[in-house]
Amino acid sequence: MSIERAEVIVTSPDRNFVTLRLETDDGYVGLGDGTLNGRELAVVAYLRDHIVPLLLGKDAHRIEDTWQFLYRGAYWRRGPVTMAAIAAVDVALWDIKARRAGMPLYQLLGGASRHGLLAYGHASGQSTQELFESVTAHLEQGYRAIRIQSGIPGLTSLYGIASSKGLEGNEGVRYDHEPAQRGKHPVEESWDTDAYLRHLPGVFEAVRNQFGEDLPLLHDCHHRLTPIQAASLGKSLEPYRLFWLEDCTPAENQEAFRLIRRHTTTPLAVGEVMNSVWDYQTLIREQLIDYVRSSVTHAGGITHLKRILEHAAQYQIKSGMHGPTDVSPVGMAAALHLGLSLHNFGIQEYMQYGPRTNAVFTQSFTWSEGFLHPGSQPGLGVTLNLDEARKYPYVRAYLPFTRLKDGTIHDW
Ligand code: KDG
Ligand code: MG
Repeated sequence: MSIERAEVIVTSPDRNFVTLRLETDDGYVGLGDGTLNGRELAVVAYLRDHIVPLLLGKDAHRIEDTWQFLYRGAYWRRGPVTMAAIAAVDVALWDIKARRAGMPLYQLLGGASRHGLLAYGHASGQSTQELFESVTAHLEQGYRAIRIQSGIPGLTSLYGIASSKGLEGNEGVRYDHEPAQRGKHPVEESWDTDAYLRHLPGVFEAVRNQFGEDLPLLHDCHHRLTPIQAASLGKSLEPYRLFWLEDCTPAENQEAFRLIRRHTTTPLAVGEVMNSVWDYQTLIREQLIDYVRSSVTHAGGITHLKRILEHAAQYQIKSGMHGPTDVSPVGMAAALHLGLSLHNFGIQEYMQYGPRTNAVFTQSFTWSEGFLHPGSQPGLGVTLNLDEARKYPYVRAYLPFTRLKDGTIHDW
């Protein structure tokens, strides 16, 4: 069974997605996600110009060998572009193998370790009232775990707060979860650490008082604090028993988490921007975090993320795979098959896709009463509808960036 065709498809139904479509000489099709928000075309070029020519004629069964060939053979290792491109190939090959076996992919990964995957959604509001309405709406949709992001007095535009404007052509739809804005330049947002640290504990107190003690609550700091600020925030949030505090400080410096850990018992989640097991060495070995946030899409596919998570399992660290809408339905399906089979699954981030995205990618995964399941179709269970995909060519879009009040660029 050799790879006969390899095509990179860029489509922008509600946002940009990069999909690798492989076809074998005996007619099996496999899909892989290589979407890297705001830098999509770099992955497209890596795949089209450097990887596709190497894949043609290769044995589609040899997933591990192909992974090692693309990783070691390039000489230049790691990095989000490389690892997203390798991920797209890896997932497409797993899809083909499982389709050929006539089984949903999770069966090949060891079978189900649970009935379904607990998912969390994103609630947000500029004001407490708006936030309460958003939490209530998520509960009504069936979510059983909710991320809380709140406006901060004095800051006008801020990460994680839903824009009710909607995207061009989709006006009026509350598209909570897409921070990348279509346009020629990135949008500028503002930030004030002191205001944030003063305001946030009160928000969690209000949410706990309103929605009770049982609801798992999460929060994303989005890399904005220094280690000592993160330690202080973790400590002040302890009374509200968060499920996790995410990306409280940039994790390039893994040792920074030693300081945070010394001061707080709030569980920590890290790693949506990380793409290799090497990014986690100290964090995992010293048990400095509780959840690994890397996605299948950005961390070298199923082959490599499984390796990271099995390493993490030895230290009682669980998965919390990144799953905003900038991971395509193909990447989401891959996460669900891996999550269902892993022993140390923790929680899955999940926002629902817009109607156009659902028309481009037909999905077999289900979401019911707060739990996801990858479904029982052979392979990943996702079909790419090429005619629909072609209706939506690439649209330039960038993630925002942040400046402090004095004009200094800060981590977004
Ligand atoms: O593309 C950037 C988004 O994926 C990111 O901002 C979302 O932090 C995020 C999250 O936790 O979902
Ligand atoms: Mg995040």
